[in-house]
Amino acid sequence: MALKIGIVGLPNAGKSTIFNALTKAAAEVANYPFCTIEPNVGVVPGPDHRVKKVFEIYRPPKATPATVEFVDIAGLVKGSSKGEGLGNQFLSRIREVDALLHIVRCFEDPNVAHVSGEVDPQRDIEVVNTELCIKDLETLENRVKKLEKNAKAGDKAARAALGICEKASALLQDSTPIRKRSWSREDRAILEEIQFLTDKPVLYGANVHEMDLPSGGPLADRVREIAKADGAKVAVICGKVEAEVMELSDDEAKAYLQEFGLKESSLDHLIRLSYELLGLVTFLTVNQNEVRAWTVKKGTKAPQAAGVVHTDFERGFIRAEVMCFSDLEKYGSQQAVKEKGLYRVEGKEYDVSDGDIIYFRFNV
Ligand SMILES: Nc1nc2c(ncn2[C@@H]2O[C@H](COP(=O)(O)OP(=O)(O)OP(=O)(O)O)[C@@H](O)[C@H]2O)c(=O)[nH]1
Ligand SMILES: [Mg+2]
Repeated sequence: MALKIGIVGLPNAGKSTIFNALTKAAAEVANYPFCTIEPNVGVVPGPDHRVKKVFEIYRPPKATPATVEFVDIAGLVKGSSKGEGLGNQFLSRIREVDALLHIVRCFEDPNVAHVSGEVDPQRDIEVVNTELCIKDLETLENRVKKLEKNAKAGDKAARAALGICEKASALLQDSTPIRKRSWSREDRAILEEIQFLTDKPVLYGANVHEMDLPSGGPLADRVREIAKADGAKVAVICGKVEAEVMELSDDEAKAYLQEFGLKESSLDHLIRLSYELLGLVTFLTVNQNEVRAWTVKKGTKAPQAAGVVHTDFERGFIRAEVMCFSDLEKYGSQQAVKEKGLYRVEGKEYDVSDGDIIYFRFNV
């Protein structure tokens, strides 16, 4: 299961620059609005030093990290949802993502035009959120039409769904995202089918001036305030620095990042925040062929985690043999971890934890 993230934001906010740095793909970057006219999709390995370390210890022929998929779309402007600019037609392409990465321009640069003249994170965020709400309203109206037809034909479930759609519509008309309200489990089931854009968790990416690294400065603080009210997280990032970093070797990159007070690439940080936002954990499997990372929702039980690896593993699940990555790293081998009494046998009720290295025992 690859985590899928859709990038949204105003034109010239730095979406493609960040997408490029993230995916090292060659999405076109240019100093003019709407340079992205085709959605760019990039799949990147998640930054997981654990896969690398386990690979060094076990030396199987292959190492496969978990993957993250990014979708870069054209910038949204006021009126996008009504066909202004180019963003509207691409919104539907991000309907299937797990989360939105909302890039907010927080850098001043006289050479990079701003569609509204000046840098103002709050106004920019409102413009984008309003466009997303309008787009959702449009989707909702189509759904309502269908439901009304079915309700007229006597479909009781359709009638109930219409009531929920009415509530959703009132929210969206007020430019309030669907995710802001707490919904009952039954309501959720109906809403999830509609795949609202404003129901997706949001991670704000404050694209700051390099001089404002690492904290992000006052403009990033504004984004943090807004995000707090929105229950969202914020990653401070500098598209320009990240674009430069991707040209460097690992050691050079590290030294360069240090000049800006950064311990790691902001992109690694961003992916980690996305995992947290979505409540995902990574576990590892290792055998003579491959060390591999897998992503599951926090709270996934051992048999279901086994099922992610192979359906047979879930069906015939007997037990999971587990050690923590940190123990393997500390003691250097599975044997040493066993000798310390830290190699555990877990059953069907075991909740998989982030960093577990698991060997599944199963019946065929
Ligand atoms: N100074 C500075 N310039 C940046 C930064 N990030 C991006 N830019 C520049 O801003 C311009 C627009 O960047 P893009 O990444 O193409 O912006 P976009 O959000 O994808 O724009 P659209 O595709 O038009 O919606 C380019 O000239 C980038 O080099 C940054 O952190 N600092
Ligand atoms: Mg772009």
